[in-house]
Amino acid sequence: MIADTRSRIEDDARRGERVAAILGLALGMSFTVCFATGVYSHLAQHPPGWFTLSARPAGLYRVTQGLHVATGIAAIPLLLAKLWSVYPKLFQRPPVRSIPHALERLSLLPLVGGSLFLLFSGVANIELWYPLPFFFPTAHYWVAWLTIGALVVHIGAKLPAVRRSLSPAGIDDDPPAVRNDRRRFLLSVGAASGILTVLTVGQTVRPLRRLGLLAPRDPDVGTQGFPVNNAAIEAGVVDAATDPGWRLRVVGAVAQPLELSLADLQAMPQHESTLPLSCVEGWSVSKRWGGVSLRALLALAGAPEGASVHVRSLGRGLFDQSDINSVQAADRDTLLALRVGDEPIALDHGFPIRLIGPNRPGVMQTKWLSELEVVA
Ligand SMILES: Nc1nc2c(c(=O)[nH]1)N[C@H]1C(S)=C(S)[C@@H](COP(=O)(O)O)O[C@H]1N2
Ligand SMILES: [Mo]
Repeated sequence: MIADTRSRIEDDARRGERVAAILGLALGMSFTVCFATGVYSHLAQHPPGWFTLSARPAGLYRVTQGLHVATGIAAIPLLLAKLWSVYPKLFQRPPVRSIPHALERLSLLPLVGGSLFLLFSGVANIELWYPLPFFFPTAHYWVAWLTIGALVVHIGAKLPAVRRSLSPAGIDDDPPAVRNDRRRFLLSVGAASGILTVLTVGQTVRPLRRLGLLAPRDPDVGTQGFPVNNAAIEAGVVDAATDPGWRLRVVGAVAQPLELSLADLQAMPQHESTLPLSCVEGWSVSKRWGGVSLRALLALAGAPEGASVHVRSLGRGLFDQSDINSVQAADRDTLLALRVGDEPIALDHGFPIRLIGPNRPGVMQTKWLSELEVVA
């Protein structure tokens, strides 16, 4: 009899409105940051006409994408706990009380399904595992809109209940045993979320690097001491990149098309800049790069003021080319890098030259360049 009562109290504590409201609030905040930073990443990679990716602050994308991955990871324990806490409500009778109630229940389908899909596909992606039969960025992006739409409906429907259960008056009626159980449950969920985040965020937050036990990448490990996502062998560029006949062509809207050898580029004025390489998958490193300023090369070729550039590389894959908008092309730190630290850039990092510019997603820091097409 006592045990019976006790387990009921425990269940009540962890499955009550207050727990649902607190977990919901935490999830709402992490999803909002995750969504906003995700949209920014999408705009950066697929800019519509009204959007120009800035060049400054140079490390902005490093922060936004770090936050995107960190808030997504932090949300995993929160979501699992929330689902566990509220799922008995799915079987409440009557299943539907009114039309708004029916709509609210219907919106749980895209909300729960979408959230699970986003967190699962996001984690799979940072682990470089693509088990799903569609193109990750497109699916992840559109499901995010669906999920956020459902989240807005859900918050609208639950706001009165959240207000009620989080008002100071609402809690005082609960016996201390219930309050303790609830506190213990929420603290464990919060701790799980915090620990998971701390064990991965070291892939981009330098001081936490040694704690990054669950991080897929150690930013200090790889050729020349930092990670390689797509190696030269995998990209099939080894022969073309090491061919002494390699040339960088500058073509398109220029007064003087150019064809430059590695020696030509080395003979040009060299510019140095410390810039992060920030992968969309959440790891980042900051390096000192040296090479030819893109804008110096554009001036040499007689490119018009305000030109943008499409860069091509020796590879033939989806990520073997990228666009540089006019703002980034004019920035003195947008480099055709020949060197990293005190060494010539290694083959896996883009030899003979790679693009590295301020505030660009890693996937747009194209390696093994072969052609710059200037667009007026
Ligand atoms: N040509 C080419 N450049 C590329 C890629 C690629 O697949 N092909 N991958 C990009 C990605 S996703 C990242 S994060 C960075 C990684 O740079 P690193 O291998 O030099 O560390 O290079 C970018 N440049
Ligand atoms: Mo990347």
